[in-house]
Amino acid sequence: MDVKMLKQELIAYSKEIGIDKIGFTSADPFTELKNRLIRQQELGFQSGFEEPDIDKRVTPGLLLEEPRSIISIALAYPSKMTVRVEGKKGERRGIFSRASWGLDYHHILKDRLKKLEEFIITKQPDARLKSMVDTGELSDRAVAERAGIGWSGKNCAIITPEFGSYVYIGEMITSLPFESDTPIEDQCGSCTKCLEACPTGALVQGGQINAQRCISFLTQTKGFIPDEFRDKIGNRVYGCDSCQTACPHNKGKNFHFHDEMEPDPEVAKPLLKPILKLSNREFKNQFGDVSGSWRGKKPIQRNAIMALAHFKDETAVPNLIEVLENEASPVSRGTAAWALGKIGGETALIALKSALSSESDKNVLTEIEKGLKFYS
Ligand code: B12
Repeated sequence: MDVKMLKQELIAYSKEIGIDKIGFTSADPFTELKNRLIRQQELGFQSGFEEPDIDKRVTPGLLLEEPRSIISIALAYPSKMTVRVEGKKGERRGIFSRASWGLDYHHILKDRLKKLEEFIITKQPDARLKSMVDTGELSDRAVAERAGIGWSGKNCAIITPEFGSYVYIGEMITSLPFESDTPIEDQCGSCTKCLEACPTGALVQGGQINAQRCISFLTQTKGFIPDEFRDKIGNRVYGCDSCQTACPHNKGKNFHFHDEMEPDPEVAKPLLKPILKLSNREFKNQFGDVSGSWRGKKPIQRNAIMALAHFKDETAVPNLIEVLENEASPVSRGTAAWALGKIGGETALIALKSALSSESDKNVLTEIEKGLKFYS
């Protein structure tokens, strides 16, 4: 088999099937990453969404027998919506981050990787291949960096010279000895715009994140949002793009190569009040296809409540009272109590006082107290 030729054929084929960038690297262990992951774990800086087995994360040989190379792919996603929302005055909307616009990217990248696998198998039937996107064991970024897709930016993203950091990445471990590509040199230089732009100081230094402080992470948790972050989350209902929008390498980068990635504005920038009373089925219908729905309805509902408080939307008071009085989830009830206090007014106050005597959940009672404190 001529692997050199197969590599060239794969590069050409990748363009045909809508892969915007492809790179190749060895299947050697990611030794530097191992120390980094251990350090992040010791510092308590991980999100908990990462694969817990660090050895698997850094050793392709534990994931595929006798691996010889890894193929990294990147697909560029849009940074601006082409269709605007039909906004009525006074209607408040939330925002899903760009990585949740359009069809869930896991499906899109897995489709492209499957097509690549099929192509390889027709040429090399005995090839062993293992593909993954996001939820796999490997660090997608560490692979992409070593395969020359982009450099590892101070904002912790892989930044490509062509598409900025607005790229999804995935990879395939292979048993074929493809020649490695050269990594791209770091182009962040002395710029620290992302560190300054992060609303919560989650970027502790260039290239190092405390995920526990990252708004993207916080919007994906299921419990109460710690007080210090509530105002900073603003109207984000899922994810955060602040460290990406601040990046000069993303300026003017807005690619619409993939129809599946085009956002439906009613999903990506949804009206907030209706989210408060969505049934599970209605939630699935409206948001089920986007990546931001992976944690279910509750976190999105909690974030929508905080967003209404952020806007101090008085018209939402009846909706929030409804949540406080009838919602099954203590997190939603409690967050609604806090939101009512933040928005203020006589009706909200009466509802808070009444809930103080009828509520039995300890955590919700604490939030009601917090809500009442806004009046003192
Ligand atoms: Co996320 N996320 N995520 N995410 N996330 C992934 C990283 C990925 C790759 C998913 C995908 O496309 N397949 C993309 C990134 C694409 C890209 O880089 N262009 C992605 C995206 C899009 C996002 C968001 C933009 C989504 C959003 O809200 N809009 C934000 C961005 C936040 C940010 O990182 N600035 C986001 C948020 C998150 C949370 C929920 C916060 C967590 C933690 C983020 C983080 O670790 N930075 C999160 C996770 C857990 C992941 C996941 C599942 C694992 C990441 C991980 O292991 N992190 C990956 C998918 C995957 O890899 N399987 C997606 C641990 C850190 C330590 O390692 O970033 O993977 P790493 O690798 C780099 C560092 O280790 C660094 O180099 C590596 C290569 O860049 N490094 C350094 C290694 N050694 C050393 C040593 C030194 C001295 C330094 C400075 C650096």
